[in-house]
Amino acid sequence: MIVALAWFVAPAGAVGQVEWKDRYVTIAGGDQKNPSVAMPSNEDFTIIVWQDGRGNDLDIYAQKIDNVTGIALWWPPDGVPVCTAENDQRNPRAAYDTLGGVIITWEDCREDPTNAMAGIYATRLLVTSGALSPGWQPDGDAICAGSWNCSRPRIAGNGEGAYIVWTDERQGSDNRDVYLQYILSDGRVAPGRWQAGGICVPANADPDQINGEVARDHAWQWNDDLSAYVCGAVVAYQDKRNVSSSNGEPCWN
Ligand SMILES: [Ca+2]
Ligand SMILES: [Ca+2]
Ligand SMILES: [Ca+2]
Repeated sequence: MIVALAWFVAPAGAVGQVEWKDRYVTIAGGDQKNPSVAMPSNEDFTIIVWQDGRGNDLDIYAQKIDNVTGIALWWPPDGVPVCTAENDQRNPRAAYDTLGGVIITWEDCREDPTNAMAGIYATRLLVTSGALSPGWQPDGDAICAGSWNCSRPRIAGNGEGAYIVWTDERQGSDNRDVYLQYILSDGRVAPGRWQAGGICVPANADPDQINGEVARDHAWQWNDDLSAYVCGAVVAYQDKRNVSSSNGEPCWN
């Protein structure tokens, strides 16, 4: 079960109270786990995504709730299926763009019946209805789907799409890297130096970089024709550089 509550904090920040509590988001059969709230939360609604075991394997579902009442706003009330592809889909994250959509990304094992090797997939739903956004494939578009494992996607939306970062094992499980992709709201990879499968973030790529997090960066604003406000992104990650610790082994920085 996924449960939500609303917490009101006065402008002064001195007091807070629960406006409503324990309003279920879904009570579908099977396990519902790993809920995540779409960011940034600057609307009068909240979109929640989770991995869902109501079927034969794990899938991704989403629901939009009214912040005042806690009531589900999309149909069906037990959640909108985001991806019900074969094998497991798990660990979703979501972000709003400013074009009326929410972009959702997750780990996807559709190519591996053992659910050991995942790619990164994404899709976009219309905030108004939860319907699939035009230009996107049912069950999601591949962000990175090679013959190696990808994990732990994180996402930050902006004016025309979203930045997605993940841990990537294309150089091997002992030389993981953090990869970044910028996907537009119509499902295309952004033009310029962005390329299919993402770009490697770390300058020092040996040996391990993992656990990337991404946030919007309003210090940098650009797009190709200056027709829209688009912000950049800041990525933070955990780096096991070749800097010796006291015992001579690489250590995490
Ligand atoms: Ca359940
Ligand atoms: Ca599935
Ligand atoms: Ca690396």
